[in-house]
Amino acid sequence: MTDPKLAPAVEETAEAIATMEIRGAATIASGAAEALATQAREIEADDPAAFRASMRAAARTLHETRPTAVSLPNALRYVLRRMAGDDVGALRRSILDAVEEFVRQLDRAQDDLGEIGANRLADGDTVMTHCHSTDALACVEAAVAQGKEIEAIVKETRPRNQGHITAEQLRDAGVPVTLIVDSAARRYLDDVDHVVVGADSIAADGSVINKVGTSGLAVNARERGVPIMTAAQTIKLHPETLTGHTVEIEMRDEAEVIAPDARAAIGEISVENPAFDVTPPRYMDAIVTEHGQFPPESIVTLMRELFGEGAARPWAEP
Ligand code: RI2
Repeated sequence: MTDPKLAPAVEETAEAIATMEIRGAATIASGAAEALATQAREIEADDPAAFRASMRAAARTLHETRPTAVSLPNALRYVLRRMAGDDVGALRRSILDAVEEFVRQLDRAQDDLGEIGANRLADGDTVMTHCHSTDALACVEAAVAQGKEIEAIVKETRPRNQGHITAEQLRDAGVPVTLIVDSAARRYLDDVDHVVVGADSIAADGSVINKVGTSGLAVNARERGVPIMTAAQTIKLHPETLTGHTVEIEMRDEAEVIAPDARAAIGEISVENPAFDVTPPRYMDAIVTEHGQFPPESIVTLMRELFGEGAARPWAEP
């Protein structure tokens, strides 16, 4: 049997996620869902079985791109679970409806968690950020919309410097920004009232998997007595960790750390480029979701409520 055909947009989206043109867990989730919608719209299938097989093949291609961002399989699962109908037209409509509802829910979740996160910030606060997270930014932006004066110290976040995106977006929101190199973070924590970070995955024990450098920042924040929150929609909760699985940490291209010619000039060295690290729950004050804020250790209760049905892998079915 030949592999089902994929809409070009599916392969383009998969490539864009892998190369981080599409990045950030929430954006990856909506990008993947939209790609499934395009697959449903564009693929000609002779019968319902062929249509279903082509949707699963599209989901497989998307799934393989970034292992740590659990929002991706969660998005694929959400859409494929709602695929229903006796003919191709009905199946197609079910996918398009599911994607529309999924994207609507994502936007609403971010607005809701932004309000909750903003309540943790006080007028006059200085926040420190790491990397670029739309969920974390939603909290700061909502605080500004509440009329609070907020300033930000923004870590550049090597190796890809996504802190620059954060700096630009906070400036657009009218927040005064100071950009620092990552290794200056501890020095500047003394000037900070709250650290706000995002997440790529959250494990059942409350561990936060986020851009590499988050765990060191959290330990330093605790040592300096500065509260730290993770802003994360429930799409970031990792259902498989409920049954003992660990979260795979994505290792990226070494050229993101050092250019090949600079590396060659140094001589024989090895280079490692983990994209994420794990912050144990004891170093995180709160996980802020659209369902409220939780001490990290109690996030498992919310996970059981939301993922009681388990972590099926519909894309892996033949
Ligand atoms: P939102 C990013 O990872 C950062 O680690 C960020 O905290 C996280 O995604 C969540 O982003 P990457 O995709 O979903 O830049 O909150 O590797 O936008």
